Amino acid sequence: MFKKILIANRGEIALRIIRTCREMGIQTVAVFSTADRDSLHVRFADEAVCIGPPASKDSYLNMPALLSAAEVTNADAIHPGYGFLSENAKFSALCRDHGIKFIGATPEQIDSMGDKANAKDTMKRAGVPTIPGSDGLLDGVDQGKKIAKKIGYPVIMKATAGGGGRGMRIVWDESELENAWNSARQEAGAAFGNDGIYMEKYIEEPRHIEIQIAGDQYGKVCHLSERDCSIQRRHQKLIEETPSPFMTPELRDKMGAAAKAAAEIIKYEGVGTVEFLVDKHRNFYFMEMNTRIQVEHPVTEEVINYDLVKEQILIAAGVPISGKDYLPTKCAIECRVNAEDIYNNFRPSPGKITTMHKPGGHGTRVDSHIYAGYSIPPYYDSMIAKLIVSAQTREEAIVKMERALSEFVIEGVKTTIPLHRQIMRNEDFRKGNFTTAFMNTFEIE
Ligand code: MV4
Repeated sequence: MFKKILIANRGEIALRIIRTCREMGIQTVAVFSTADRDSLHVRFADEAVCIGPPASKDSYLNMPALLSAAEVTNADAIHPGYGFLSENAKFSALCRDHGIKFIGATPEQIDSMGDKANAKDTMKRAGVPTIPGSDGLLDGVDQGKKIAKKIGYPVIMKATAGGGGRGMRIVWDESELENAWNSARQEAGAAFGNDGIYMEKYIEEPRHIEIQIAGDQYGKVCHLSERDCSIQRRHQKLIEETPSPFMTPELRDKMGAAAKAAAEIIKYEGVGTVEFLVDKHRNFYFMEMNTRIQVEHPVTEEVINYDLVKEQILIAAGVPISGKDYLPTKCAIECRVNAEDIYNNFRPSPGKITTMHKPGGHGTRVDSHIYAGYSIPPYYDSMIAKLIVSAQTREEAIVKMERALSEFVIEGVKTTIPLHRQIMRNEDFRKGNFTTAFMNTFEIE
């Protein structure tokens, strides 16, 4: 087992990882930018190393600084958390070259899923359902028109280097296709340095349902059921839950098997997520695979009673998994609390937290790094807390979430807590009647 793990991240996920390391008897090294000197992850870790100035590119994305910090502290592994370098093939390779275990995917696995057109082709070969469209990249407008005619409008163009919606264009009829092609290529080239575009049939108002998987070093894989992440705004998830209110035991079986086939074909090692779009007829299609621990992992932990970060560390250390699948034993919901002004286009609201009270009680979990007196720096993500509740039924979980949100006091900055309270009261949300389009028509009171 590892003796000492360096956590190449900040905020709530750094704390989350430190807590599991402590339970496992593993020493921890925190890294921090000069903007994060007073952060809890710095205080909770056994050691802490300053890795640079506030800007992420000079600190949390600074590979030489992170590797030096690992070497001077004698860390034998690096946990990257989510975001930052968690899906960076070069960093994974650098760790390997330095004899430091990267607790995440290999460079080969990251590369195979990072190029979306290539990932889709790999999934087709594994027998995982994919959305009808171009075979690989489009070579021009004429080919695009031919394929669109065959699969039928609307179609969507996607950047092969994309993700999170950038470089995407929906095309409703042939007259729009040339403009969409030009602007998608231009946007993708500028954003990713790669202007490769592929085409798919556009699925209207789908649900976003993802399957958590785990694979060990010996080729064994299992699935840990789904999370419904349909409640999102501009590709930022707001609420996640498991089980999905749209799920059936048959669909879970089929999606679980597809997710395992996806993991097997790339010999996936570690915990990961296979994202699917699910249409109103319960057809499901591979969308992307994430080779990291995700923000929303706690809802899965609560319903299957399983520490996913501990599992990541055990797998990285070469411990075999049992190989059995896990089904939800209760219902869990997560609300992401961001320091944002919901009445001002979700503008970030950094600054000092003057007063704070975290909710507690039965079935209530708060993953957060904030405290009264803490100053939220303006340089990073605006998520400041995750509130997770679990209960026997979805109805009870919603009631518990309303109760917990009503206890949650954060003063000094604006937060998304009032929005979550409104969504919990929404009739369609309560019925489980929602798709990824839910927030497009949600009216904030
Ligand atoms: C789609 C789609 C409909 N049809 N692909 C958005 C992010 C990127 N990873 C893929 N996305 C989508 N791809 C086809 N063929 C709709 C979306 C989409 C979406 C997907 C999941 C969650 C929220 C979304 C919001 C808007 C669009």
